[in-house]
Amino acid sequence: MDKDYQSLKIDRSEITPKSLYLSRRDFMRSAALAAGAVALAACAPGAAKSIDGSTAPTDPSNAYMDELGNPANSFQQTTNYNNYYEFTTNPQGVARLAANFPTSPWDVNVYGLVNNPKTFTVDELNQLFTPEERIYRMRCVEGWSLVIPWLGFPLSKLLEAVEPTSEATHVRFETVFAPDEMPGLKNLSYPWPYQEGLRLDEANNDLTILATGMYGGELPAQNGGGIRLVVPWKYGFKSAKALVKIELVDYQPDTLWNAIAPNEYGFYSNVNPNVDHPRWSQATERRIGDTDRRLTLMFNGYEDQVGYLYEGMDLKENY
Ligand SMILES: Nc1nc2c(c(=O)[nH]1)N[C@H]1C(S)=C(S)[C@@H](COP(=O)(O)O)O[C@H]1N2
Ligand SMILES: [Mo]
Repeated sequence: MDKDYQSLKIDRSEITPKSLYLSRRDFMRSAALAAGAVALAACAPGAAKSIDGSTAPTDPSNAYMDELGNPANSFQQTTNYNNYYEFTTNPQGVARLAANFPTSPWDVNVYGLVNNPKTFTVDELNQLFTPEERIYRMRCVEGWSLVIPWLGFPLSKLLEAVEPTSEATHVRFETVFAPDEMPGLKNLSYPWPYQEGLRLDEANNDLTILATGMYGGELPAQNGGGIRLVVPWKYGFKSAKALVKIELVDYQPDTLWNAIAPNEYGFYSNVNPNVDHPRWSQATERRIGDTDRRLTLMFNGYEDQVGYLYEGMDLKENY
């Protein structure tokens, strides 16, 4: 993966007088919020309602905010800057190439070391496990980030339904392989299909969700529709899109990025500002829409919820 090359072009904070870039940043922020309000109105009329049924304030800057007070990125930003190598390695080219990719109906097969293997449709999953809103930070290993309001349900609920056997230790995720619709799959330098994995206790953590929607509406193809994994304390590539297989196994699964560059992309890939990528620092990141960079948080800001999973582990060795 390449480092956030956009920020190299756009991040002029070092050479622009501070007063100038601050006002430009403020301008870009309000422009982004305005665009977000338009997207909300156009694609998700019911989106202003929160989980508890209360109506969000009409001020678009309060429509979506994470628990740290970060406003969510606009729908426009989230759907036009994507990593999705099955389509293209250009993050600004995915939206166009994925425009006609069919995301519904969608099947996902849950099998392996379970008592109740089953192929579910996404409609079925949405009926069984009522999706809830989760506003999460998404931190790409390349050094950019987004704040995205997902609709999804804890993976633990699905695992509970299929009943992992006592032998199961890990979960393996596999993404759709559709070369007729995904031009990036013709690039044979990647070991397709895209695969990911989690330890079973990571998979069962309440933060780990399967997302079937975002911004109160459907999940666009470029963001992983019909259904995708979201693991917010890990680098973005762990959050595999367009899942077709979820397999319970008794070994640490291979992952696509680990297979390509094992010294750069470990199995854990927890967001960690103290462990640099071999080719760049992970101490800071650029939120899409911002000009300047911000500090990257340990476990992407979710340490209280997930720190227990890694107690006693050397996080430099287990990168
Ligand atoms: N199937 C699949 N899933 C994927 C990827 C991919 O190339 N293919 N890219 C990953 C990376 S590197 C990131 S940063 C996130 C980006 O998710 P987003 O486009 O919804 O923000 O998706 C992840 N999931
Ligand atoms: Mo990424």
